[in-house]
Amino acid sequence: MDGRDLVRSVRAMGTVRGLRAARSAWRQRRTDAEGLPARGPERARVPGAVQGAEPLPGGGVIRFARSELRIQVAEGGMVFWGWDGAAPEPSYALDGVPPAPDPRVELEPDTDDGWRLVSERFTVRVFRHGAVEVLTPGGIVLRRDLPPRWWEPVRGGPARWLQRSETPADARFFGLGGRASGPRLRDGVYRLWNTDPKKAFRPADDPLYLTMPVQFTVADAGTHLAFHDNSWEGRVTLREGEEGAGSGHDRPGSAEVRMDGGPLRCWVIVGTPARVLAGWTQLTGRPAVPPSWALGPQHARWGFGSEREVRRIVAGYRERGLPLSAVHLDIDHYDGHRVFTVDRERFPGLPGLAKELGEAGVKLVSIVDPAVKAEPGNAVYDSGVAANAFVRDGRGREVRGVVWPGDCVYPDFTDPGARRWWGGLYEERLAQGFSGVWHDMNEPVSFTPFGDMTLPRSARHVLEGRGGDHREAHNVYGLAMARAGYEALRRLRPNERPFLFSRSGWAGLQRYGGTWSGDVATGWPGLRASLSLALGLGLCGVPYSGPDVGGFDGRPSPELYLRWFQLGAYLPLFRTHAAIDAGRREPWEFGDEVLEHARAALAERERLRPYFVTLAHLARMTGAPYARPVWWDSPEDRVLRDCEDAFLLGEALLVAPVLEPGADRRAVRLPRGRWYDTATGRAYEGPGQVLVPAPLSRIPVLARAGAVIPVYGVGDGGEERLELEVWAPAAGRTGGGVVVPDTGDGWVRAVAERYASRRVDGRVVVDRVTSGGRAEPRRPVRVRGLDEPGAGGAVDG
Ligand code: NBV
Repeated sequence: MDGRDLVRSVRAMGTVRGLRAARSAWRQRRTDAEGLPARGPERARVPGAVQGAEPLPGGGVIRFARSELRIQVAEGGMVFWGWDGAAPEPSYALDGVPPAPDPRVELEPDTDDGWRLVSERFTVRVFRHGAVEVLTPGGIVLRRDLPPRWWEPVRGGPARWLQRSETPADARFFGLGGRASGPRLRDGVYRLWNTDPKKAFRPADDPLYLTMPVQFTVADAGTHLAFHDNSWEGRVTLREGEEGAGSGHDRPGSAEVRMDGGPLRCWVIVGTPARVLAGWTQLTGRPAVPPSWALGPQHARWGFGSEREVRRIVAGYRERGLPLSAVHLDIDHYDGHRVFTVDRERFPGLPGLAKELGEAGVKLVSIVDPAVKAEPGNAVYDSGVAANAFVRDGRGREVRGVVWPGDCVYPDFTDPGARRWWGGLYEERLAQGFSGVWHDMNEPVSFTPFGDMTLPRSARHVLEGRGGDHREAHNVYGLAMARAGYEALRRLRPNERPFLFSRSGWAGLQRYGGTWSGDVATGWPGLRASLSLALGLGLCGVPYSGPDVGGFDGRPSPELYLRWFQLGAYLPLFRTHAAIDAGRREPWEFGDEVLEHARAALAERERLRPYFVTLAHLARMTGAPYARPVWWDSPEDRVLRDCEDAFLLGEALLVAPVLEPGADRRAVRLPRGRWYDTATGRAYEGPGQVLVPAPLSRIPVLARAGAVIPVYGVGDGGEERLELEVWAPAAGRTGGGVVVPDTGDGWVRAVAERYASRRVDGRVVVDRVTSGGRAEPRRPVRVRGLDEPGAGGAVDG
């Protein structure tokens, strides 16, 4: 660091914090210089030639000259393999014990000294020098991993490794956690290191807060997910293939994973997208169902300033008849930015405020930052010291960083004892009247003017008793914090489902809660990034997320704000939020026209609440995300695979947000079948592209013919009731849907109701599907799509 860095630091963060941050950066560098010796010369290694094999249930261990490969097929359509003795455990990703090996699968000799595993959904072949192929039962290659390579420091220390895989030429890549440039991941290098991008981010900014080594690959031959269970820093280099590349031959796609240390082990799950997500969430945990209120509209702001301001905002919603489920308090309600404290001057009676808002149906959510101000007398710090909960360096000193409150220390969430101590602190949040928590800054962040804004890599972590350093713990820090928070809320308030969402995380975060976009830059590209993040994360098993509606920084134009609002209304977490110095984000701040259209979006969100509740439960039961890429049911449709500007909300709806200024209609790529524009009732036939009206008042939302959608309607007595909205199946076709009625915010078991729809003599008949056959629906049915303007054929182009 030189004088220029210092100047930059002071300019960006103000004098005191800037100087502190600069000092902390120096300290970090010194700590690493002492704690992490240079790697020195390295020796390269490959597995070498095959020597023999021993069977294990579902597979076996194959010995090579310089490594061994443990490979086992597990139940649920997945296979695990690990080199150099790597086993599925220990793992931060897995939910409990790994799935049982599939007893029907045995290691069989293959041609040319190789070995083979044949299972119901795929075949795995291991070649004599350590290449591994996953093939469809029909023999088409889904993925071919070349023999791995390691580089081992001669003086000892963690080996770096590289695993290169080839995929079919037509394959498309998705996943890798939250990426702003997707959802389709173009050629490039994607870093695996959870990172605060230091500023409001745009699509080109990478990596962001929540990365994971999860590749979701879709090709004509099939869909599969590959997970390299390793939390170290890494990079994934993707290159899409090309059909008929040189002299008519296909060039395969490739994905190269490089890790700076840690085990070389991999899970591959094969099947349809739905089956892959079912397998993935069987492995890493089903998504927690948020309380129902968390599926309603929420409002946040950094800089609410006071209780008065919160009341003013809530009154603003009420007076205009706008629904509001929750208000989020950011760090400015803390006393001097200290976590688990309250600024009593500006927020003198939080429990009273929470009660008052609660009576009006509005919950309070609290931000929770992990960094604790290092200051004797700060009760949280003192108790953490007593619990020996903070991260230390190799010489046993507390590792210090700089965050909002100044010099800070960091709980070691990889320590079960620290998690318990930390969890106990949530009692204070509950006593203040908060109903849920919003974990921020948990990459974790320590402000630095240069380099990574995080802890020194040499910082020590307990890692569940195994011991290790920040190189291994960094990427799971947010995940482990989520675990601490989730377990605490379950312990402290056992009768309610926790509401928790976290900026950072890793594979398995969905067990504890959701996430959000983080500081997405205000602008049309940021709006696109919002959708990319939600879809990519959903494919990685984290279905509950959404953007800062309106963007985090600056001032959106009324049009941009409205389009963001309209998109947000169809994503699981629907929350307006912005930075302390950004413009307003209340729907009435952009003029009457925007207010009326935002009102319509809010009303529609509320009308669809039963559908969102259903999708939340279905996510838990099956792993399927609420918001899915349009190719979800037809991954073989190449045109759909490249469609990034629309999504399916559950099975029934196709949402086509407006992502550019000045639009009054937009092209929509339809999957096969009939689709109705829910606003006009007009029917379109897919597959193909159609032009659909998209006036400022709404974004196109299309319903699948035959769909049965649970919505709120109004009964004869004016009461709100659950109704079934049924979109007429095309003549000769059938349809259906699942309804999971809301059982409240506790743990009452939700029971799915299944409905089938068909067309009989021009009428639409809806049945409830029961174990004994078909029954009356028991719920009021409203049919749509009959007698609506005739089906317009799909037009291409
Ligand atoms: O706590 C302040 C903000 C918060 O509003 C935002 O949502 C987070 O993503 N937080 C980041 C810290 C400051 C960012 C500049």
